[in-house]
Amino acid sequence: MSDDYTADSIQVLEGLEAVRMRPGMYLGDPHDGTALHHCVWEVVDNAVDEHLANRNDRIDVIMHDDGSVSVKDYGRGIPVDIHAEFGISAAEVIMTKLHAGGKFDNAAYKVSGGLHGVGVSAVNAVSAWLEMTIERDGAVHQQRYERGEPASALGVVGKTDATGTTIRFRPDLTIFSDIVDFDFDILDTRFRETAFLNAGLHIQLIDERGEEPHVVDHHYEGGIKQFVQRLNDRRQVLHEDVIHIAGSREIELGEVSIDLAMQWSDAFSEQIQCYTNIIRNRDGGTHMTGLRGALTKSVNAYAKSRNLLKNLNGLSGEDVREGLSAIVSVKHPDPSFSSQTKDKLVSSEVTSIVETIVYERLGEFFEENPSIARGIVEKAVLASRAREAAKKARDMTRRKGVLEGGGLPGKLADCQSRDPTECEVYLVEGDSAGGSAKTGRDRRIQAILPLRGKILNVERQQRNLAKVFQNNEIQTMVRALGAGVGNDPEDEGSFNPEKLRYHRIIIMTDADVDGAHIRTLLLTFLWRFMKRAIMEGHVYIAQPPLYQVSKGRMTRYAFSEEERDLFIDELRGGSETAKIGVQRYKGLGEMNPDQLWETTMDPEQRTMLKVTVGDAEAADRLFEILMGEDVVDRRAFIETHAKEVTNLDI
Ligand code: 0RA
Repeated sequence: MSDDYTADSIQVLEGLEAVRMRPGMYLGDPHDGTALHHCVWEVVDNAVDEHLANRNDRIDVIMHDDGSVSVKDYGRGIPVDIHAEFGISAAEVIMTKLHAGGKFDNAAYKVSGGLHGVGVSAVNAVSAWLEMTIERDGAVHQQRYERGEPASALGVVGKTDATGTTIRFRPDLTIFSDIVDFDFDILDTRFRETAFLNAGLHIQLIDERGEEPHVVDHHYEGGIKQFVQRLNDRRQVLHEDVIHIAGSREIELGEVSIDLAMQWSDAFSEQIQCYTNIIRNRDGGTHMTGLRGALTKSVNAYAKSRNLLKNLNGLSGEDVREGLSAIVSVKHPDPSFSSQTKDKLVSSEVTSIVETIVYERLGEFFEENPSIARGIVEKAVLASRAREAAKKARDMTRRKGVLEGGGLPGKLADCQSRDPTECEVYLVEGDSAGGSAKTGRDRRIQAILPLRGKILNVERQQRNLAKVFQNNEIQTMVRALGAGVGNDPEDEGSFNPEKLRYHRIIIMTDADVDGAHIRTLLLTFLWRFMKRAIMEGHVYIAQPPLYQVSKGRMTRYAFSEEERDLFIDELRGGSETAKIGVQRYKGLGEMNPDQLWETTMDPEQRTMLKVTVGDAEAADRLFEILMGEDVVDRRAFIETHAKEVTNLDI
């Protein structure tokens, strides 16, 4: 950290017009909330940097009822001395020049930093107004900006013994459209993550926009260890204590440090979250590669040395990582990423740094904790056997398909078009609804696959995958979709969306509890065995109407109770005596083919919900709990997380 700071060391790049002209370039999409929230991250990241420089242990964020947000830190305060070249204060340079700031160059080791590292000036540029209050050198300094321009000079407004910076800004609504309100949950989630990654830092969030202020405080002395505990809070863990490994290595530019926390549970999925300089790397990268290498090597080495593998040749990386939750946090003086969004770390030296440190320390840990080590090996051995059995069953299914002519399943009513991009397949609950759908459809582009009864709950068959591949309904679906099954990238028979015969897979079930259950079973299957279909946006949920409201020959379909009541009033037209018929559709089978087409299947009129997954780890946990073995836990979860459950149903 360069403590010999002077105003002149700030480098100046460009003015702020660029940001106002093209906010998307600097802050992300200004229309979907991305750029709006990015403004908060940018300001908070500066405060986090002060924490990383050991100058700040607290950040207070307030969502004000005038639409502004303020971020107060207790750091050194932005420097207020006059910049020799510009003749204005360093603070004003930082606020009005893009990329300016002595601590933004790498010598000063800025480890936090926003998505594009654009600095607070970008926030100033897109703010209707911004007020900066600096406590430093015994005085309270203040300056106001409007649309990025100073509206007053930086002046002293009082005395103080404290130090720190408060930045309060209101986004310019001529730049942000559609979404102009800050979302409490988005801020809260991000600050929880930031607090986990910065052990000891307090982040307080206050929402003053409602009747009563809503206050949350994030503070984790245990840092990423507590993060891992939270990831596993609904899982049965294999070992009580989270494994914690920290270490560092010198490179030419400075020091690379790694902080790793991990814990195995009896779950089947793995969740490893990677960070570089406090920024999440969603696609992993070299730290992930190093960690995976070390895990596979250490677990195999231990298993072999204790003769725990018996007739197995070795454990694969996937076997070893089954049920693992981990957080890897790397600090690097000058990291490289594969893209602007920093989703993947590519600095190649990190692989071996992480691999060596983890291999060494994990080996020691296993030696010191033999019963934990044995538990981890046993779990990996089970995973390996299950995978082997599943592979056999799948190959058998595939061969059987070929023997039987490899054709399409008899139950499928295929469409005429052979262009997958325009084709869709309806997975329909029950034969009678399937019949209506077959008659009512546009047979050129719409295929119908009726599914009988409840499909297998695959979440409970993770140790008996053979049963999944032998299941009739599942085989039928796999053959109809024609794109393979399984998520193992090393298996050529795995699901590949490029081979999909239909680009839209539409789940159509009754609008009742059973229908919701079948839909969840289908989604569970798709998530566990055709994950990319969901990730790449091929899966939809049909929306059949709940009510038919009619008067004479006039008919309206309602998709909610509110809509039903609205239509009743509308058809009544103020007459109390009008005879209005209301029919509740309990199942798709109650609709005739024309009605089904008109309300639910006609691409011109229907509404469908696209299944999206914002956070794959959260989806993994949700399916585990919703569909897994633990019924008591599931009830409790559904009660406390009703919102997520509804979202999942979408
Ligand atoms: C430049 C240099 C120094 C601190 C900061 C900027 C700084 C920026 C922000 C933004 C929000 N809070 C902040 N706190 C500090 C180092 C100053 C020194 O060495 O005294």
